[in-house]
This record gives sequence, structure tokens and C-alpha cells, in this order.
Amino acid sequence: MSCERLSNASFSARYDRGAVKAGVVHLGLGAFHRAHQAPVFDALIAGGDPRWGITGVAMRSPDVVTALGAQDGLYSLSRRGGNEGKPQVIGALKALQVAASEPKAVIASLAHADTHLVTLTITEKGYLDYGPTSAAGLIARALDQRRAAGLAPLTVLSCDNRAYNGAVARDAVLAAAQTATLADATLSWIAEEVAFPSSMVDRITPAVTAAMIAESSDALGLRDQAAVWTEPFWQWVIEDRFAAARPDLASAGVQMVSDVAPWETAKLRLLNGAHSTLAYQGLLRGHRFVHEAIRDPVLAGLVGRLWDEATTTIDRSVVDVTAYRSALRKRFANPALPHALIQIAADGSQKLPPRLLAPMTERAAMGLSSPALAEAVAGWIAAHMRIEGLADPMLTDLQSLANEKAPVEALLACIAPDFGQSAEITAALAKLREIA
Ligand code: CS2
Repeated sequence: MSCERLSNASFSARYDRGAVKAGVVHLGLGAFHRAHQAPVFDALIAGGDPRWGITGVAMRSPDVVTALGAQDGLYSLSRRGGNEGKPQVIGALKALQVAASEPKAVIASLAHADTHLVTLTITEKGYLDYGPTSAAGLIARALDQRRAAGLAPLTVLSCDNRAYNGAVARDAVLAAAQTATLADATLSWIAEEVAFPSSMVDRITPAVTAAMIAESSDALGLRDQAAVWTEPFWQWVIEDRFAAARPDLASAGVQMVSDVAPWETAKLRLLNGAHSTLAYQGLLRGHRFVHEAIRDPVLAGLVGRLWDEATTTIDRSVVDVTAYRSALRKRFANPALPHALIQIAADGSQKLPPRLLAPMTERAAMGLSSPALAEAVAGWIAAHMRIEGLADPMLTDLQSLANEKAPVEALLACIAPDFGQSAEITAALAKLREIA
């Protein structure tokens, strides 16, 4: 591997980085942002609009900021599977900050006159935190300053896998503004002037490993401690509702629509629902990666039945489910992108309701049973008895309930108090226990 670091000196002159302004503040500087939104803004800048550079904010750990800081905010993106070519160097990250240790600097970035758009990848559970260094807390404080300074409102664009993520982000920012006892005038300004469009984001991007960093650095001929691997496919569907200045996202391949809900529902229930199913059932059957699990005929069959069930809850006038499913099978089977099941298995308490429980509830209302969805949920419970290394904000409660063989209702009550379809899950769990 080369010893020379990726740096400005090695950036191919696609555009003048010095002329780029930070019009976007992104909260949650993980691999997903660097694989999904950042290349879109990079394309806009390369296309001649330098307003859309990014201030990248890591919420807690400074590690990624340290790694990126040492290489002028540059990193390489490798598209794995298909015609990958050389890793592409992304130059859109203009500034780097850490929310936990420099909240004032982050608020200043959000309140800066050049900033028009805030994008968020703070994970499903990130919307439950209203504290002063949380995403919602920082945005609320910055909006207070913007209003006082007579600046334009912002567009706050959630890019997390939550149903109605725009409304969820709005509720979180309003709750944080209340918690911080900001002026009533700010609360109404947020409610009336700030835009919180929903968006559906999609690009399979595993957590970065040392092996990925080594291989990317070799391919680049430069040392890149912030390299990311992703798949060739990407999709971003955004509700077309911006507060003020807006980037020409459509020119970079983003779909601008009036209603994201059908896209969001299809993606959460077909892609993410199958992912969670493969994660728990796959780990239980001794697999480590998605591409291995989807090759297991038992799991491939279960995913097919799960998709049949989920499809009845999807608006097929908007989404071509047949094409979507066959594309998903290929994307999951991509051997060039090892995606660890244990990573997807994290935070099931937050992920299961929109992915698996919501379609079960909707099917029950149509008078339909959901054996495959129930089997998937049973896998989540069984994994809490048998799999080590799961992560979840409710892990202790879930593990002790699962190990005490508490009724399924007790486990589901932790994550979805109003859910009524536990009988099917109890039956599926009994079957799983018999097999084990
Ligand atoms: C995955 C997602 O970890 C998970 O829960 O299901 O991160 C998935 O890879 C992305 O949503 C794909 O767009």
C-alpha cells in the first residue's frame, strides 16, 4: 500500500474546491452519508453549482472526523459488483465537526447565511433524543438564531429509514425547541416556515472494515483511512417541498415527487423487511453475510413469501413490485459487497415496527393472516435468546424477556404497545423452538 495520503494535491481537478460553499449541513457522518448524499452534492458541484458543499457533522465519535481531517475531507467511494472501475474521490465535504464536543460550532454552521439545507442520517433512534447536542436540539437552537437574525428558514431533510421521516423530524425539532424553552415566536416560525420534506433513501452500504480500507487504498495508490464501499445502485426520492434555496437535485438523478409514502413503504417493507428477516434468521442458521443468507434456499423461500405478504400493502400503481423484487434478489446476492448480518440485526426494537409489524397490522385489517411476517418477527425474538453481540437500546429488557420465555405479548409491548397480532408470532416462535 502507498504511504502517501489522499489529499487536495491528489484531487483530480473536476472542480475548484476552494470556490465551494457549504450550503448543506449533514448530521450523522457515517458510511451511508458518504455513499449516498455526498456523491449527489459532489455531482452538483462538478456540474457547476458550487453552493452545495457539505459541512459534515459526526454526532458523537470524533474518529471519522480525524480520519477525514487528515486528508482534506476527501475520501474514495468504491462501487462494488458490476462495472466498478477505480474508486471515485468525493470532494464535497468542505468542513468537519463533532456535535458532542463542539455543539456551538455546529449551531454556527446551521445558522450561517450560506446554509440552506440540513440532511440527517442519525439512525432510527436518533429522533428520540431532544438534548442540547442531539440533532433536533442543535437544529432547534440554530433556527432560533436564524429567526432572530432575519435569515431564511432551512429545509430539514431526513434520510433515515423511518416511515413519514419528514413528520418525525419535524416533531423532534419542535419537541427539542420546547425542551430548550425557546421563544414561542421561534416555535411558530419552525412550524410555519421551516420545511421538513420526507425522503426515501436507498443504497446498501456496509460498515467499513480494515480490509476495505486496505483494498481501496491499494486500488487508489494512496492511503485512504475514510474509504467507503457501496453497491452500484442508488435511489433518492424526495418530497418536493423546500423552504428556501434548493439544489437542482433532479439533475443529479434524484426523484422529486409530491408524495414519498408509496416509495417509503415499498422500500421499508420489501428491502428493509427482508434485510431484518435475513439478519435474524440468517444468524440463527449460522450465516454471517447477506449474500450467504439469500443463497440459503430456506431463507430465499421465506423472503419470497414475506414479499408476497408485504406486496398486498404496497401501492402498485407507483412501484413496480415485480421489477423491484428481482432487483433486490440480485442486490442481496452481490458477493463483492460483504454486508454483515449482525450490523443489520442492530436496533431491531426501532426497525421492526415499520418493516414487519405495520404490514402485519394492515393485513389483519384486510382479514389476511401473515405467517411469513410472523416467522420473521419470531426470528427476532429467538435471536435475543441465542445470538451474542446484538446491539439495541432495549437489549437488556429484550434479552431477559426472551430468555425467561415470557409471552410474545410482553416482548412486543416494549416496541409496539398497540400491536394486536401476537398469536401468529407465538405459533411461529414455537415452531422455531422445535427446530432448534
Ligand atoms: C439495513 C439498511 O442496516 C439495516 O437495517 O436494512 O441499512 C439498508 O442496507 C439500507 O436501508 C439500504 O438502503
